[in-house]
Amino acid sequence: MSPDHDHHHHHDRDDERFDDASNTRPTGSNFIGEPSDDGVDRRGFLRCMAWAGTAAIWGMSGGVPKSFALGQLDSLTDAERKSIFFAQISDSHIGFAKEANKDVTATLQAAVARLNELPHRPALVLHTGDITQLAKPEEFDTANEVLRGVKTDRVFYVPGEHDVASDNGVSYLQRYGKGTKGGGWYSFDHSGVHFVGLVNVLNLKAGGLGSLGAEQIAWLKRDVAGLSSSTPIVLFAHVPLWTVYPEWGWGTDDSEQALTLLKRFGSVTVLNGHIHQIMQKVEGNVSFHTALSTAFPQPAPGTAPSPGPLKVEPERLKSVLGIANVTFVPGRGQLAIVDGTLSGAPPAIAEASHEAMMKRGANKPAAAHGPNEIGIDNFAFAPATLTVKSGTKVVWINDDDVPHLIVNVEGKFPSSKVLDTNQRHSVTLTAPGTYKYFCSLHPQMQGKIVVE
Ligand SMILES: [Cu+2]
Repeated sequence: MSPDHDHHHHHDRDDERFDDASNTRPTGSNFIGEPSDDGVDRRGFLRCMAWAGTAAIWGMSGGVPKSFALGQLDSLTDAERKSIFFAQISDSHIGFAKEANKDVTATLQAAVARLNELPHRPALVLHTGDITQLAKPEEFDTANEVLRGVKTDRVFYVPGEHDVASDNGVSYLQRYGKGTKGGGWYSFDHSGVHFVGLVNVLNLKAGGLGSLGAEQIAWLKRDVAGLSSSTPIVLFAHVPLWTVYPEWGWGTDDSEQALTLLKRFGSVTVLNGHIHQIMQKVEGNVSFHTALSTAFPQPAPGTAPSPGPLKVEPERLKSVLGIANVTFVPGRGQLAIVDGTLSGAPPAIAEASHEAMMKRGANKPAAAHGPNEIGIDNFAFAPATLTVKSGTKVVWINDDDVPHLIVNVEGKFPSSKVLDTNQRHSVTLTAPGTYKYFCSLHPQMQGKIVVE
């Protein structure tokens, strides 16, 4: 199962440098088949845990990781017995039906089945956003229908950009906003753990990353003000709250301000989605973790021209989709996170990315467009700068298999609706000048029209 390192003729990302930044990207060698309580350093431990699948529950015992085989729960201490066990589901993209996965409802159902077959039911489930592909009512209905089947007390949600793009979150808040503040953020306590659901997909700015905004950060400050520093904190939000890969928009502009408010806490666990693969980083008392998607994988950072749905060999799909299970044992430091794939095999994103990269030569050529047309492909506008005569109709055509939404930075022409594959948007500009625009779903995507 280890990738063949003799054939690295492509421009792969620099794994050494990536590790220096403390990001860990699991590779096949990190998988542990048998639970083990060998003393390993904490970072190594966390990296290994991500690969352990759903067969064991992990906790920290005197700073040393300890696994409990599920058949041996009788031998647990009282503290271990009082553990809270919860699960994370992410990026279900209900409504997506392209090559990478033609039946995302079925794979969400498979994720729910994986949860329901665990010997211990999760106390709660966190869904970290992109519940739907296009925020259509029927997509939310389908997601709710499937997630109603989870054997747990409650499913908590935060939105992804797909859930809020079409209407700035209005329909999302109608469904999930009860008891939340502002754009849908909230907190609650369970078994001594303080959970905070944050929203970082609203009001994104051209060229920016995910964003929390001043109002939400002020709320967070008030929310944690009265808590003892020994309270374990779980922050969950859609876009990673640390800078995973800014070139692809995988980070949050003002996450540092939020995390500064949590510096005094002994244990902070940050759970995110959005990137459809497992990434982890430990920084002081903060552990960051991103979950697999239940819908489709995305390439490892830097291994493709752009993010987006990654088509893998059909037999591999269920090894690149999954869920995360989290255990908190009172009196222990870190929360233990175990990622499980739908197949039960170790996550195979790195291998799948590698395969897809090797095959990329066979990709479709860029679509040909007319002189006043702007193609959208691989998360980019082509041409990035279009010069036209006053009064010319300019047309955008989405050739991507993900939706995009065009917003004029200066607000001088109306925004498009969410453009799905092959959909178009047009404007006719008469006043000479430069019009900058970007995609409000993927703010890294920017372009301009010069009207002469
Ligand atoms: Cu976009």
